[in-house]
Amino acid sequence: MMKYMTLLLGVAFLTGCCCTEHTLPVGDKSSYKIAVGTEFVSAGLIEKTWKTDPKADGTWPMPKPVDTSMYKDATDGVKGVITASTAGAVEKEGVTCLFDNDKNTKYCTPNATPWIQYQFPDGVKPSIVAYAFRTANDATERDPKEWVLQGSNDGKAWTDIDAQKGVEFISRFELKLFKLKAAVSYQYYRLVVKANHGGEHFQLSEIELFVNK
Ligand SMILES: [Ca+2]
Repeated sequence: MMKYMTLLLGVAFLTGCCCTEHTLPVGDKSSYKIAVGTEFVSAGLIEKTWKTDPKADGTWPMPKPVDTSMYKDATDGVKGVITASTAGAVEKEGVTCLFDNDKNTKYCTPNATPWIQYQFPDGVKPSIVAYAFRTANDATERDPKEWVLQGSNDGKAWTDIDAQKGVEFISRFELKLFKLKAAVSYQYYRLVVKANHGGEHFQLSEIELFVNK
């Protein structure tokens, strides 16, 4: 009976989205990417100057702070329509959690490669100059690794705005910024996730679509 209970608990732990930091075995080098209880911000450019490499001893350097005070999140104070390819793993982890400016809420979905869409109201086409992702509280294997950001004015014909591959997030609640080479203006923005870091789920706590102040 005890063995059965242990198995049940193990399955619940592996399939849920609410587990804590203890998802990686001791000694696994990827566990160095976790910085429990600390918030870091890393700089990002579309030219990939944000990319960091592990140090000689296998540990990861902490991300450098970046200033986002020149930007305003275009989704703040706007009643856009937020949709995704896949519902959240549980009701409280739905896709709207990505745009609530609360790092402690997250979109966590049992799909490694979902798409996420933000539709601004009719007549609103903000001039986006950068975007940012903030990782969630746990489970580095659910972080985005490869994606395409697209724009549209009818929700049908899409234009690629930016594509990233091999992105590593160093810490939990980390904000990574991606500056566009040129501003773009669309009513619809869609993030198409192409790969995560190996988990069965995908998750983020926040997405920001930045305009200049
Ligand atoms: Ca959130």
